[in-house]
Amino acid sequence: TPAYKCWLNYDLIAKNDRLEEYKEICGDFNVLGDTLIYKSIKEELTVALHSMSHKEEVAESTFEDATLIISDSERVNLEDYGVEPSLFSSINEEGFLIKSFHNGERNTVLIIGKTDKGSLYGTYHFLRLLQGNESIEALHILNSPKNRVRMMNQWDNVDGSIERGYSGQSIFFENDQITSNLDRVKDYARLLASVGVNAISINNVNVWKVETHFITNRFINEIADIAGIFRAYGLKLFLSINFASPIELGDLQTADPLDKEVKNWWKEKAAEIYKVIPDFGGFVVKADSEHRPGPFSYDRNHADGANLLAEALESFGGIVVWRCFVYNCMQDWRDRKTDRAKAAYENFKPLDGKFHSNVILQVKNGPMDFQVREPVSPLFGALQQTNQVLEFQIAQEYLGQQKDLCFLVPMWKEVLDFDTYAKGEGSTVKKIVDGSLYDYQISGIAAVSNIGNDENWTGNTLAQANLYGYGRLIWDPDLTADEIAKEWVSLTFGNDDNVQEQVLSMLMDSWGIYENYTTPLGIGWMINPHHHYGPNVDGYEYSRWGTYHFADRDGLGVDRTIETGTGYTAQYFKENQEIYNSLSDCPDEFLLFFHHVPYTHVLKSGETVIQHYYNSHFKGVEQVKSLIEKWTSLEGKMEKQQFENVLNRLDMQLTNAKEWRDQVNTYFYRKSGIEDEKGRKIY
Ligand code: BDP
Repeated sequence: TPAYKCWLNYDLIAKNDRLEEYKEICGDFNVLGDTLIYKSIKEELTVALHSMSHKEEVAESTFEDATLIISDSERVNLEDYGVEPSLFSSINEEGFLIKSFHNGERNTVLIIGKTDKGSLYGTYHFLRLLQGNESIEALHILNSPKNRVRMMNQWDNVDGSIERGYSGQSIFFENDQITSNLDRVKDYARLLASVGVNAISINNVNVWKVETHFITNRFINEIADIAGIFRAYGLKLFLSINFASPIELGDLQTADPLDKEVKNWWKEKAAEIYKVIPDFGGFVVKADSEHRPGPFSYDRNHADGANLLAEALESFGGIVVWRCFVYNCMQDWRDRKTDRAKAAYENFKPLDGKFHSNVILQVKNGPMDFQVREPVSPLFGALQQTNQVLEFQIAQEYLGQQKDLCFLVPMWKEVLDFDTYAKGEGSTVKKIVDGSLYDYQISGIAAVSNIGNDENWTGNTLAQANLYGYGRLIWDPDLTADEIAKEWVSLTFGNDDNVQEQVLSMLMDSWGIYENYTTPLGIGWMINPHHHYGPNVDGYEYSRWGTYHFADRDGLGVDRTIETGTGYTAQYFKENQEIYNSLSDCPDEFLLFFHHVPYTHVLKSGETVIQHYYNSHFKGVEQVKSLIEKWTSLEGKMEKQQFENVLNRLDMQLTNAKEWRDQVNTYFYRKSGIEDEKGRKIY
C-alpha cells in the first residue's frame, strides 16, 4: 500500500513531457560496481524505474547502451563526460555527483559516488528528482552530508514492545526472539538509506534481563543477519548494552570499570562480536540514569565507564555512544539550587577531554527531556575536546504520541541554528555537531525512532514526515523546514497543488498549535505521568523526577537565574546567560523555563501571562478544528485509507486539545482567581 511504501512510492509519472524525457534517459541504466551496496542500487533502480515509467520491463543494459550510469569515480573516465576529476575533492566519502551529459543525439545522466555509499545516496537523490517531476536535462549536483554520524536509535525491547512506541510492535523482535520475517527490516533499511541515515542501534537504551544477552551466542548470529541487511544499505549496526553485563551474564562479581578482569571481559566480548559482525558499529550506553547501572556504583566517573568500553572496541574501529541523560530521578526539590536541568552539564563538563577518541557523548537537545519547548542544552559548545552527537526524539513521546499532529523539523531547525557563542558569534549548534567548530574526530546527530509494525510505520501517516525530515535535515541542516516538508508532501501525496498547499500548512503550523493547547511559555511537564499523553496539571508536581512548574496562587515558573534561582543560566556562555537570566530580555517562549513570575507579569507581546495562557489554550483548540477542516477538504484526493487514518487521529487530537484547554485553564483560574478578559467560559 502507499502507506507502507512511504516516500518510496514511485508512482507512475503522469503522461506529460517529463515522461518522455525520463524514458529517454532512464531507459537503460548500468551500474558499475559489485559491492553489496551496488546490488541494492540495482534493485532499487529496477523497482523504481519500472514503477514510474510505464515500461513493461526495466533491466540493466550494457555500459555502451546505458543512458543512466551509476558508478564510483574510479570506474569511469570522468573526462569523457566533461567532469573535472578535481571536482571530487570538494565532497566527502559519502558524497556524490549527478551530472547530465549530451553526446550528439544521446542524453546521459551520470551518478558518481565517491564510494559505493555515495552512489547509493546519489541514486536516491536522483529518484527523488524524478518523483518530484524535476527536469533532468541539465543536472549538475554535487552533494555530501554535513554530519558524519547520522544515526537512528530504536527503543525496541526483545518481547516485541517498544518503549515510547506509538505505531505498533517492534519490526525486529517478538516473544523474546529476533523476528523471523526480515523483509520489513530491509524495507526500513531502504527508507533510512534513502534519506541518508548511516547508523542504527536496534534495541532500547534501557537494557533489561534478556536484552543483556544480545552480546552472547544466544542472539549474536541472528543479530549479524540484521547487520547484513543494513550493511547493504550503508548502515552500521550498534547495540545498546547493559553496563553491568559482566555481572548479569554470570561471569564476574563486579562491573567496576577500573577492574582488570572487567577490562578483559569487555575485550573478549568485543572480539567475539567482531568475529561475527566485522563492521559492528559499537555500543550505545545509558548508565547511572533512571535506575540503570553505571560507574557511579564503584565511585568511578563517566569517563572511566566510557573509556572501559572504548578500549575494548578500539582495535576493531568500534565506537562508544555514551548518553549524557544522567540525573538523579529520586531527587526532590531540596533547596533552590537543586535542578534537574543542571545535571547533564554538572556530570559531563568537568570530564571534557578525558574521553578516548572513539567515545561520543550523546546529548539530548534540551536539558530536561524532549518537552514542547526547551532551551538548547548548555553542553553544546561546553564540550570542546570531546566528540559529541546531538540526540533528537522523533517519537512524539511528550508531543501527542503520533495521534496529535506535530511536525518536528521546525523545532529541530531552531536547535541547530541556535548560537551558543562558544567561540564567539556564529558558534551554532549545527557547526558544533558537524565537527567544524571544534575539531571532533567524529560527531553528528542521533534520534529516537518513531516506527513500529503498523502498516504505515508511524501510526499517524503524517508522522512519516518526521522520519523523512529527520534524515533530510541531518544530511543538510541548511535545508529549510519548508523545503523538507514540501518534498515529503509531494513524494507522499503526489503533485496536486491543492493537496500540497493544505498539507504543507498543516505540517508547518502543527508544532505551534500543539504548544498552544499544552504548555506555552516554556513551562512543560503538565502531562500525565508514566504514559505522557494528555494533561495532568499536578501530575509531576510532587513527585521525585525533578520536573516542576511551581504554580501557586501568586505565580508560576521555575526560577533558574543566578541570583535567586537554581543558577542554571550560569551554564550558558555569557551572551545567552545574560539574555536568559534577565526577566526583561528572556524571550517569551522560554519565560517560565527561566523565571518564576506573577500571573499578571506582562509579556513582550503585551499580554499578561495568565491572559496568554487563556488565549493560547482557546486558540489551540480552534486551530485543531481548522486542521480538521483542511484535511476534510482533501477527501477523494488521496487513497481512502490514508485519508481516514489522519482524520481519525485529528479527531483524537481535538478531544485531547479540549482536555488540555479545560484542565489547564481551570487550574490557573482557580489558582489565580483572575478572570478571562474576554469572558469566555472556563470550566
Ligand atoms: C524519557 C523516556 C524514557 C527513556 C528516557 C531516556 O520517558 O522512557 O528511557 O527518556 O532517554 O524521555 O533514556
